[in-house]
Amino acid sequence: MPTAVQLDRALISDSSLYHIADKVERGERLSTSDGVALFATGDLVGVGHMADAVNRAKNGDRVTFAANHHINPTNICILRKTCVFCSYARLPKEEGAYRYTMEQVYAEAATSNTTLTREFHIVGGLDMHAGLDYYTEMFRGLKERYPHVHIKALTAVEIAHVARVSKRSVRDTLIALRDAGLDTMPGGGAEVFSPGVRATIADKKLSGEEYINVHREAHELGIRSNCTMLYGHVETYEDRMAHLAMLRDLQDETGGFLAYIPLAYHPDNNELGETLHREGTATSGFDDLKNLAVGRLFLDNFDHIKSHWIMVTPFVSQVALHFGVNDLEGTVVREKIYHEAGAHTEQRMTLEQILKLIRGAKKAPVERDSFYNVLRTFEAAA
Ligand code: V47
Ligand code: SF4
Repeated sequence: MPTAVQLDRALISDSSLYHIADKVERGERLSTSDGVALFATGDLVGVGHMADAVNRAKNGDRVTFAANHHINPTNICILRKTCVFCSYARLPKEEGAYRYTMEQVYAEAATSNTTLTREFHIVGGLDMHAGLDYYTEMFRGLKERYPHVHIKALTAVEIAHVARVSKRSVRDTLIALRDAGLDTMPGGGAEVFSPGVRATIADKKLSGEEYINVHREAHELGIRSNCTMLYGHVETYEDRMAHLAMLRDLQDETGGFLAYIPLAYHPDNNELGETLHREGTATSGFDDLKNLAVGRLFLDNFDHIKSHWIMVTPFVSQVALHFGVNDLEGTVVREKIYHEAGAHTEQRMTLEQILKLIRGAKKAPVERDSFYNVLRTFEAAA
């Protein structure tokens, strides 16, 4: 039973947020218009105070992280021309296009520190030659070599693609992948569900409803998953809230989501960035912290709000630990998707670096497994 939330009105300078603070204290659900008001206010500290109080009631001072290794097996993608925010995808004959052979996947996995790594996070493009056989062989091979390593793989969009190219239903595809070793699914591919925004930034991609349906089907089969929202491009506050409402509704129904991760849009080397005339990091620290805090406050049925330090920098992620965040994307080895899009952060963080970051925020680091079971606890900084 989470402890009651107590707020200090002196820390909320925008008094128009007091009715939201009342709801937070009563443990009452926020509406989408409350969420819009939270996004619209300049009172970041007030919003952060509320999100921090809710997070402390749920998670205390604990901050979790998992030692994971990202593997991106193919960047060939049939949506390369219509996902205008993506810098990673290539057409099959385009310079830089690649699809790993199984040997290359295993070689990449072998570069991992496999005594530390607990999770392979595997995502890639919608490649016509990467169907069910490709992924079932990959997962079986990885499980054979690293039986203790959890496989978190394939976004809802990739699952639907694998089903289509393999002429199977989504359900049969999920069952076959699960039998081959798939443990959970990552949250990518969500972008923003609003049909208008999707038509602008990710035309022809699985719709919001379809994304939700794939996750629902996965949850029904016992495959838990994460969910995301890509913010900081053309979406409105109302679009963000409609998106979060769909995630909250599915969570009410299945309870299958493990974590929510807002993803900050990066504008380098993609068509959308050129159209918006943006260079460098598009989102501000203000917006990054707001998205995390609003996620914490609105998604009252989620235990875990994760900050992806690769996208928002370790500095913002550290501050976010006081804005509702209780989980950090872990010791990532060799990340490609955001580095193609202009992320200037390191591609990995060592265990020591992540401990230092969490302790620097006066929090207690906890190494977790992919289901948020505690593996190791560490002393907080004095
Ligand atoms: O769906 C692509 C995003 C996602 C860009 O579930 C971009 O634990 C910013 O979902 N700027 C894939 N974002 C990554 C993802 C993820 C990452 C970490 C942890 C988890 C998890 C999931 O990356 C895509 C898309 O929304 N993306 N291009 C870009 N230019
Ligand atoms: Fe393909 Fe995903 Fe990039 Fe869209 S975001 S082009 S689906 S790799």
